[in-house]
Amino acid sequence: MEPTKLLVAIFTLLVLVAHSAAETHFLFWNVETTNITHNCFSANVTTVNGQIPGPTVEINEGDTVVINVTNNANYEISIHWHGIFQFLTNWADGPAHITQCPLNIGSSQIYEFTVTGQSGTFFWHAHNNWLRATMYGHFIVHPAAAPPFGEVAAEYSIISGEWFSQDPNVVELGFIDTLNPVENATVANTINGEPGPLYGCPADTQIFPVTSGSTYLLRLTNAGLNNDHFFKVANHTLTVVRADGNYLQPFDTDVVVITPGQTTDVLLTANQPIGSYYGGVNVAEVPNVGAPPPSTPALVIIQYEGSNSTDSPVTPEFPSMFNLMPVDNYTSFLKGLEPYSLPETVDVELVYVAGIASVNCNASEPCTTKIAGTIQNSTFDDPQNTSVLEAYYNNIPGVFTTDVPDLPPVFEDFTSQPDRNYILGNRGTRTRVLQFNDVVQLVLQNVNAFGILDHPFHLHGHDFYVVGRNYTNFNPDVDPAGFNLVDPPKFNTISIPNGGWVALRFQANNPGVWLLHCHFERHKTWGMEMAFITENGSGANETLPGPLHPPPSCT
Ligand SMILES: [Cu+2]
Repeated sequence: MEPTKLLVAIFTLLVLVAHSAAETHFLFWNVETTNITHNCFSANVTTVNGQIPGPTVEINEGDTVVINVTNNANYEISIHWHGIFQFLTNWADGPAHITQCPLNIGSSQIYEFTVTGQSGTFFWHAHNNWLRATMYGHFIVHPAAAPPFGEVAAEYSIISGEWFSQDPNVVELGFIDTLNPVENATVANTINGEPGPLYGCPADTQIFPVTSGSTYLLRLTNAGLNNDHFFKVANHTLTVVRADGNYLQPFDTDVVVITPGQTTDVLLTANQPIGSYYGGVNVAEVPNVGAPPPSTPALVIIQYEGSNSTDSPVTPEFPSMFNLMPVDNYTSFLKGLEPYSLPETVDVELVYVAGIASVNCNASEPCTTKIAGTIQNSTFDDPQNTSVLEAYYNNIPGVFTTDVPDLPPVFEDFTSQPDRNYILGNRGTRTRVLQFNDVVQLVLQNVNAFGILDHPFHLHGHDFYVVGRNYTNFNPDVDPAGFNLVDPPKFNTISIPNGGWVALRFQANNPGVWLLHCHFERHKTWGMEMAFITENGSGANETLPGPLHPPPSCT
């Protein structure tokens, strides 16, 4: 055989081997009410398999998961696989009322999907009510090709969150159907569910052992409901290498900023004198309304081999939660490792304004007006008797409309003063239809009605490039000239900055119904969400099939 043919044969064989190595993982999850005590705080909360965090899903790129979820808890539930594309498996995406009805108490549901074309750190979480507070876990996808940052001695999961010291769904009830001021109900910051040693209770501090000279991969995820987080390790510099499953141009920082819904992979090299060092999270970028969240960090110990955990560890100093500069500095370093790769022509140009306003209550609600999260001055009402996807797929009329306008109802300065045009919003179940493969440019602009806050926006089913961002009113005549179309970072979640905007680009290459929403749970509860509906294309791989398993009953 000639050498070229031999190489081709070997290559083909390798591809076949790689293919046949793809595995199917069968998992059985029991959702239950569990009495959890973290340090001093004890509460009956909803968990998967009795754990917080819940089980880690760990697979190789190309693998399939079949997760059988049984609901033995006190609430209806649903589970979302955050950041996973769900290409042609929209039915398994999970957001309640959008792609499925919530799973009734006593019922089971199977989520089955294959993870291709993406790898890195993802997470799963409950996607109804406030159950994400206690139902979350990592979803780790090992890449088919070795990562560019090389070998590490070990990997550690660090999932930040919040503890309410009571059932989070009860906390949620205090936030709906009311115009009461926003109060922060968080009792403690947590890492992997634990508040750590600074909360005045017998310490149950997690220890991460390291060896001097070795490098470790820390998989950071903010699963919290309502707060952005800083992550730091005392005396150590961190190298940021990947976020939301996409490689970044590596950069060094002493503080990482993570908003709810983001994951960030960092390298930690144990290059300091042998000892113990606290690492931890604290709240970042606090809005200028409501009561501030707890400012006590959740801590873990990074313990060098040869030191003792009873040596008092060095404590990191966190930036002020009210200071936007560290957030802005950090964000300016985020650049994609791969070049921008979407087609040059933008097919759909959208400018959406997002903010907190009020809406009139429905007859069934115990109020006349209530607080609302809005997009294009409209708050999203969940359909109750079917999901948007079931209505779309089965042509059930009257469930949703397709009239989210492409531009804000009134175009003006959205950021300086409370805007009288956006104080009272509309309501509806509104979507925007996209054609298969449309290249979409979406500018998300912060609108000030009841105060200026940042909004971590998450798009289901896609990654997007972040091509622009500023703390200003978006100027469509000037700002696009400054867009980064060379090496923008690619994420599935990005914060609309306080009083500013972000510009995103993505391709609608995944037929189905895809939620766009604020990942602050209180804002989502208030209706800061809408859905894109991507129509089928013409080819076999461009048409959404029916569900692989029966979706939960809607009654
Ligand atoms: Cu928000």
